[in-house]
Amino acid sequence: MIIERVELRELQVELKFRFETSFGVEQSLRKLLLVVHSDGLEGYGEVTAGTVPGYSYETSATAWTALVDYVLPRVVGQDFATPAQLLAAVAGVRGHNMAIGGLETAFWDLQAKAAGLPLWQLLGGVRTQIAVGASIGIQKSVADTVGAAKRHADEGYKRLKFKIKPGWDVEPLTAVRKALPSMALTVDANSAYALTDTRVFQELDELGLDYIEQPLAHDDLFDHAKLQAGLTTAICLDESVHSAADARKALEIDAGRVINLKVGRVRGHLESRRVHDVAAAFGAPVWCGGMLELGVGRAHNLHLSTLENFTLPGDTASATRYWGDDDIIEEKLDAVAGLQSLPSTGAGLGVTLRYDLIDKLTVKAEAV
Ligand code: OSB
Ligand code: MG
Repeated sequence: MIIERVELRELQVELKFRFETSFGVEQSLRKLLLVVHSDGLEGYGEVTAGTVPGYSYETSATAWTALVDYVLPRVVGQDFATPAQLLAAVAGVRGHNMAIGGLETAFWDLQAKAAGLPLWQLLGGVRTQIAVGASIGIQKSVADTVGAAKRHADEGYKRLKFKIKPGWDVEPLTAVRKALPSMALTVDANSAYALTDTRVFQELDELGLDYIEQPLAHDDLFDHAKLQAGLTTAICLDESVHSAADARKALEIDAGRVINLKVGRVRGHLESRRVHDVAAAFGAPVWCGGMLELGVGRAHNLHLSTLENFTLPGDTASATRYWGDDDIIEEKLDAVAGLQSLPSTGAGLGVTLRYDLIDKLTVKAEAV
């Protein structure tokens, strides 16, 4: 398929809630949307980078630069038969996985549309309903945390994940565990701790959590292995895994036993599948992480989550929770009793863009 033209837009969007993590507070977000044109078809992709470099060095602004200056010039006008060929053309661009992932996922949408197949089938998925959980930010008080936990449990989410940071960990989680004795609970530290905080994790180890997500440094595997050796609860790696090679190393040294798989973090669907396969070979479950996506990114996450080894609930919660009625696609990606369905049965990603709304949200646009 010849990539004839790529449209890039930066959107300014407002989350329906204040999302606090160990790396900061997010509510006003910038998101990049890509439309790739080939042969009368359009492929849609979303860059999952954040607005500030708190989770990753990548941001919407760095992704814009990476795409316009380095990635798109290598692909526009070129003919690619497979996502692997597309990735080979940008192999000289180190890092910037989320920027490239936005393009790569849009190319998958194009290919699935050309093949007349829903994307999940092209990816090799085995299910059409996806179990989801919710990621709950740091709250103002323990009582608010318990309240948020109960509300999300009542909505049917199948797992609740709580953001933690030093000084905000054992106390709120102990209260939530007391309120919801049999609920699947997890924590996510977003790299806020060091091995000297092992005591905190020994206390969390008593709460029957499903896993402890990314407790230590964003670029670490070694110390995670040391921490994991002393815990019963599985460590789940997020920030530290950028490729199937990272996943293999992590699982080989037992730096964690679960992987939070995020499409953008690993450069797109092809590498996601490879990470998924490596984890399966080690008997480690994966689940689909979230990056506060709009409809296009959320839809890509749902298609990916149909692969066999996505055996734990993902962070792909109801779109309405994040955006109210202002998501950028027509299809409603809302969970029912903790289960998300695919956006539609049509070919490709199966979403229809709401251009009226997208035009209003656009703060910057360029076509290459
Ligand atoms: O660490 O999983 C994370 C959001 C932004 C950046 C990093 C993370 C998150 C979330 C929210 O936990 C997931 C979501 O609801 O989209
Ligand atoms: Mg995380």
